[in-house]
Amino acid sequence: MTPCTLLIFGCLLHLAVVLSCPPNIILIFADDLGYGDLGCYGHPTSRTPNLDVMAARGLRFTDFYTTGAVCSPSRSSLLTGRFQTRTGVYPGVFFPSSVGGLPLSEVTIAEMLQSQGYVTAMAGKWHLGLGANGTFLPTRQGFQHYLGVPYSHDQGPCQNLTCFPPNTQCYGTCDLGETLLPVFLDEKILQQPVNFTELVPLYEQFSKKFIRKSVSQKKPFFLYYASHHTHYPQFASARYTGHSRRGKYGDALLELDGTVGELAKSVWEMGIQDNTLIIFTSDNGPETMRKERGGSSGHLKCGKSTTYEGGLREPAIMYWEGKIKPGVTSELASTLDILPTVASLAGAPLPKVTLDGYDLSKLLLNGEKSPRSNFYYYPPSIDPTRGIHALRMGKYKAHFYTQGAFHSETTPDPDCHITALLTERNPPLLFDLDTDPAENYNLLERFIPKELEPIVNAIQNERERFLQNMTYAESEINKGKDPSLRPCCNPACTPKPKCCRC
Ligand code: CSN
Ligand code: MG
Repeated sequence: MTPCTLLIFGCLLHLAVVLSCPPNIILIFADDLGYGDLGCYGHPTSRTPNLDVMAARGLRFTDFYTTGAVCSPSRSSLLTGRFQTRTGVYPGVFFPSSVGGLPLSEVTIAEMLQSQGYVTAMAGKWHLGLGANGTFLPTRQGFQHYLGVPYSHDQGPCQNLTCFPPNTQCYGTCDLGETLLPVFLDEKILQQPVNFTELVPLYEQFSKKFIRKSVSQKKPFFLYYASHHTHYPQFASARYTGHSRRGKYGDALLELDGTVGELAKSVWEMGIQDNTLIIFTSDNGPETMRKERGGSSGHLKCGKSTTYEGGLREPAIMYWEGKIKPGVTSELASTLDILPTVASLAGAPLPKVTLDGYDLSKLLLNGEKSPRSNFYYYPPSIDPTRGIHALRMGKYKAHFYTQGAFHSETTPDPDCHITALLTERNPPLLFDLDTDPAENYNLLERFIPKELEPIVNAIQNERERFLQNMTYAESEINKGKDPSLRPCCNPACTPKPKCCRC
């Protein structure tokens, strides 16, 4: 056989494999989990045995980025493969009474896979809008089944709720002015207020049932499990409370890790481990303002709501038994790349829109280099006249603007705090992230060294190119709030209005 016939044969084989059994996808998304929080990323007291096994048997990323330093923008990019600027999911996050949401015209991973014959479900935190009559719920964005609290669990009076052990008040101050936290099943309210101590077991039961049913129907499935852990205020069920060395944060993380174990166990029990890709990552860096209750970005600088590495670089693990060679990769990758990668693995056509992600399937399956060579850092409060605050090209990262944040308070580094006001950096700050991942030593501190001129110019040119090609949709978050949109009043509840508890 000539190399060409071999190649054609290989492609046909690949095509046949893809067409005959597209892989199941389980996407597990943590909330406010920092780069340094997992055992397998070096945390000394976290207990994450299941994630550590997943990392040992899968591919662990050292340079993996999320697009949003807060929740909603980050989630919009994860599900669409597009920067939040294109979809209007900025600035900041959605609230229970927000009028806007992720536009229904956007194509999510769930919609893409559903049109390929996948069955789809989501458990957990949505945070991409609710709207009148559930206009923006997951069930309107390609998820056939949904169980979850559709936004952050501090966006309601959570301090009135109890945590484990019984009669223990949950720690912290939440949004007293908002309605009680609801749990939705598809588009109906199942519980209000939520019972935190039973929430994760409920999600797990729902997820396992979905996996079992999909397998028995011989349908490929997509499960998006978006945990509320380890967002503040931390909680855990009886099984995990008091079982970590790291206090309340550690218990919440342990429960998240337990879910990873339960889902993996389900996959093995059903015998689908060699046809199931499990992806784990997080939406944004840690809320260090919560002190010992907050997460850790490890040795990276600052955390949530900043464009330093701690705000956007995240732990990420991809595991597919027998398909992805176990190891650690320092290739550049992002949540933006998940949609194109999954499309390639499932043999799905890409949505006909401008995508910001790359297909990483050859990195995953063949150990090839990542097609991504740059990353672009947007702050939570996006201003189109400023654009990105930083750009990474290879190992170099330039900051054009720096800004601290409330969410990144209380660590000793004053650059992270709210008092570090928005500052233009011209010339930019330049860091070599290979030799200085903590962004301590600005290479342009005194002057631009001759040998760095080419990279500074290349970064400036790429910034220009990127900004010229970017489009900014009308802000969905600035559409404001309407108190009548607050979720309450399960249609089945009686007697009304007493049962509504809004
Ligand atoms: S987030 O956290 O939803 O995980 O980003 O729970 O930025 O105004 C962020 N915020 C409530 C939150 C408010 C949150 C904000
Ligand atoms: Mg978050």
